[in-house]
Amino acid sequence: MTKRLLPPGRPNRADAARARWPLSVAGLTVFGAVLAGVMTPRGELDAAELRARDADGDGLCDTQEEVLQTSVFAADTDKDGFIDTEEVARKTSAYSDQETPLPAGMDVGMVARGEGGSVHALVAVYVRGGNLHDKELGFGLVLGESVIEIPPEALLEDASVSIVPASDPADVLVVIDIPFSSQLVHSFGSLCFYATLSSQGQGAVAAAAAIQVVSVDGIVHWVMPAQNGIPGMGNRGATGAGSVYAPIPVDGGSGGLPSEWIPGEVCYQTTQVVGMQGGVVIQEVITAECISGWDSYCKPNCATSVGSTYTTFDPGSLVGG
Ligand SMILES: [Ca+2]
Ligand SMILES: [Ca+2]
Repeated sequence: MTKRLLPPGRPNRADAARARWPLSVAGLTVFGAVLAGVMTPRGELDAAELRARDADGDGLCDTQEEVLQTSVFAADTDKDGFIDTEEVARKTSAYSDQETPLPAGMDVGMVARGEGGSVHALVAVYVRGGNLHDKELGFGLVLGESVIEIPPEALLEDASVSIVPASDPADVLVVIDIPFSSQLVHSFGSLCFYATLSSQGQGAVAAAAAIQVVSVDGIVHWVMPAQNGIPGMGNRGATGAGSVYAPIPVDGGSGGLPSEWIPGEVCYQTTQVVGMQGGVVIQEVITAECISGWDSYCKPNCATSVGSTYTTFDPGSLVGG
């Protein structure tokens, strides 16, 4: 059982379920209007557009690709026939043509970046056959051991949405970019933000994804799932595999990073599960080392975290129930 604690005054679970944003054409129209509201006359790029620039048109903005270290100029970084956004949505590696998506009716994946003064959660949805009418998205936060569902309206007010074709033109990818305050991360030290995808009228969650962001020395980091230091797109980090701690300063790039942090490296940690309650997983850090070959930064002596424990969340615990 997933532990579900709702703060006083928040909707109960049934209300939250009803409030799930139907991923319908009407919903997309609403967010299309939100997007239109930030556009300037043709030929003039405002700051919002610059932030969202997507050189290769794959649905992942350039700044997100820089964090992921996928190609800004090639929609399909590993040339396996699936564009990077589809690999995010379907939880496969965008760096290895040996790992391609398995057939599925729908899936959802999440990645994160810092930009424009905010942390951004990017939710990528894959729907086979392109029928969005009966699909529902749910959102929530995991703070410590509390799992809190969030009414989508609370998140999507400032969100932007785009739709890109999948590898099979009959299928659809929806990319939802949700900014939130870094103060939330700094206040709690660590938080997990999750999304669920289901078919309307069916209680079961068909797919779920999560990102974990942590505050290290006042800098937000995305705990990015990784295998042997190679970033992954799925949520395998939640089950004890390795993770890289990618700094995602809210103004992008290296802004605000301590000068002693080492460029060209990133902290790679492996963990083991030492406790579990519902989808909340307690991990102990087994190894931590600065690894090179990354266009990122590593805190010196990141190995001092070995032996520490922290909580993560397995979004798979939401699926099917
Ligand atoms: Ca792109
Ligand atoms: Ca690919």
